[in-house]
Amino acid sequence: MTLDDLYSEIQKAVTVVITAHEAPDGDAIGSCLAMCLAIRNMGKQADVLLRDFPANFNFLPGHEYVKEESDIDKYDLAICLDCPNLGRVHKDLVKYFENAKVKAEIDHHTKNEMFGDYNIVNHVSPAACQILATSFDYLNVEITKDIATCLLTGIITDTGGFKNTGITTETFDFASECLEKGINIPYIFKQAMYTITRSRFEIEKLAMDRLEFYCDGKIAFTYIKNEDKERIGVRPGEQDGIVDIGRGIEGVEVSVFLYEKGDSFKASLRSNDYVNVSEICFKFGGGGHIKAAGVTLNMTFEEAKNVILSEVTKNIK
Ligand SMILES: [Mn+2]
Repeated sequence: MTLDDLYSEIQKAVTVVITAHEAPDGDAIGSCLAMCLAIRNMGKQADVLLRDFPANFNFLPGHEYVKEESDIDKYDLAICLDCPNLGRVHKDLVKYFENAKVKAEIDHHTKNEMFGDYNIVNHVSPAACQILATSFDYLNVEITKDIATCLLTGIITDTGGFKNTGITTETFDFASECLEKGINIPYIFKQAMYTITRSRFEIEKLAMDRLEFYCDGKIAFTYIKNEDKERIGVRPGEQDGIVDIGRGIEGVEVSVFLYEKGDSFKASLRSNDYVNVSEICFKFGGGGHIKAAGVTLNMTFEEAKNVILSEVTKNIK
């Protein structure tokens, strides 16, 4: 189950379907498009199946290959990217992965469940896109300017613009290669990081207004409920990054963001220094990375808030 084995599966396949976690972010989208372009360059049919594709990523090469559904019900090969388990794939897209003759996944989440026939998982990579960049290099798959643009977008978004822990020398080596290829890095920043929709602005404003501190200012907490989303007209994925507001405040060790979705609450946790939020989320069935993790809590708002804040408090020094 090495990279070479996966590569020979790609070479054998005629039709390939590529997907990623639901409410796709820059890393999910960038890795899907880069993989799609690379496989198409090998003369194969490759489709990217995603729902709720955010319009600000329409600048990326290959976005024209993104479909919401496909008439092929049995692809030769399915590749799932940037996704720790099948539960994170959009429920209407799981069948394309499950029905494929061969299933593969490439991911960097700590609690990856190894759900493919081929699992390329590197927990210490800051982005799925960075795993692809090094994999393409190793396999001598040409990283065209278009492919590099998609990969760099995922690396920039998942590292918060080269500022989160987890960045490695390869991160900057690849960024440097992108500059050599003539890629406009400031433009990627503007499209992927600094352009927000009006509805995103409105929920951010609300979340900031509601932000509360606990544990002598070491915990920051805020939330968004269904009624807020309906009133503002929030689109899927627009809550991404709101949890980072609390983390950026002086003295805060853990930032907690509760986001209502259907009948449950999604808790997003970020830490700055010593708290392992992945372990906290794992206790309730979630997971993620040491300093960035999440969990779905099937509870009322008050229960979810109490449960998560008391668990975080136990970990504060
Ligand atoms: Mn990622």
